[in-house]
Amino acid sequence: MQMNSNDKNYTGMIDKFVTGKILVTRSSMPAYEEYCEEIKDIWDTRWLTNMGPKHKKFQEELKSYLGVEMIDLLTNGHMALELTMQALGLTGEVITTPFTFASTTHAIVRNGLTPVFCDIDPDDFTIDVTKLESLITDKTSAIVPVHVYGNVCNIEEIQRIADKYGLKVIYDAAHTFGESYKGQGIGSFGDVSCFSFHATKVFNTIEGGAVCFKDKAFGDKIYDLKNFGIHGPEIVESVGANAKMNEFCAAMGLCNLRHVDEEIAKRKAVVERYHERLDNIDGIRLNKVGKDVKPNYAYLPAVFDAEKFGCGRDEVFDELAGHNIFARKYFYPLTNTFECFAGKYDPAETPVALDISKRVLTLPLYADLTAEQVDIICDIIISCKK
Ligand code: T4K
Repeated sequence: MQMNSNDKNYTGMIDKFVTGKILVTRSSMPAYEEYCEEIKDIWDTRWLTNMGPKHKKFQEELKSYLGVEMIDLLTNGHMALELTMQALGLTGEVITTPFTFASTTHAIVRNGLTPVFCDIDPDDFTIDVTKLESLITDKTSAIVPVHVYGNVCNIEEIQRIADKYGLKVIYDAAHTFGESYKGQGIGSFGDVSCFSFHATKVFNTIEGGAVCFKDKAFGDKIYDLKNFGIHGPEIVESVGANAKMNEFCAAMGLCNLRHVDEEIAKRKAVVERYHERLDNIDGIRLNKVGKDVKPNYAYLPAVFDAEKFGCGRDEVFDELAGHNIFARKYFYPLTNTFECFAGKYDPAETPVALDISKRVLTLPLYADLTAEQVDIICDIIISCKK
């Protein structure tokens, strides 16, 4: 159903069609019966957490699906980042981007490290590798690039620079579940890649996360950090936290993993519909899939050029919200402008990120979003053009 924005009854028609809210995303879930079947034996075993059978099975299946050498499951994506930085014993400064979710920067700061913000590439919003080297000092210990929206960073150049200066590379891979680059699982790059399986992600375990790595010694450290450093009922070898994935989350993972390819295929169809409707509109730029990338269609950011489009991102956001459609301004504000860091960082030093953060809108995207709903969203967006 396509509508003409000049139609007198346009607003009324849309409001009638959009019953209830359309949010930026909607959690993928298996059939209720499938999940019940998966958790049934937990009532017999009474084994709810602490690396039980579901955890073990899910970890193995995931390792194979993601095409990585080693993996450990954690309670969420944030703890994956935070504990990775601790396990690697990072010191001093860590180079990252401010165009990300709070988690990336907070993980650095909560480790007592200093984030040094690098600007982003205007086309794919990942770390601008041409600006990276000039930020390295004798205090730099690592680079934390973000595969933001599922857009893969310039892996080769980041690794070249890291090798030249002896730096660790930790990818924030929260948005890249199931992706590959040049045929290799995305989690196999850098020293460590950290995934999120939050309810809002392409693949979820309700809450959850994982670290992918190649160094067994790192894996031993992560395991200690996620389970209090316990090595036996009477042996505690190091000071760790608690970041274990429980059996109900692992069960959700086992179920969702069976359907994730189908989910991604459905997302692809939604994204293609958006492209059909918006690609030719002057002043709107939709995210593009990178070369050599097998994508997962995690997010669909649209960047507005107010001069060409005739109105800015915030007006489009408000217009959609007026019709019960809630896009999100991921990632606005930049993390280097957060109140909790007031006066510490200067967002003028990351001008591209600052500019994009004021112009980007992530459009509703989930497997069950219908073509009709996408059309309505696009009609409303197009109706804003002046
Ligand atoms: N690194 C990056 C780059 C990240 O983006 C994230 C998380 C992390 C690290 C950390 O990973 P985790 O520790 O979270 O595993 C959401 C998510 O909570 C967060 O996981 C995600 N990034 C971030 C980009 O988005 P909010 O504050 O926008 O979530 P919220 O509650 O406003 O939900 C957004 C929409 O999702 C709702 O409008 C509807 C839908 N939704 C939400 C929930 C909670 C559902 O359909 N079901 C749900 O259960 O942060």
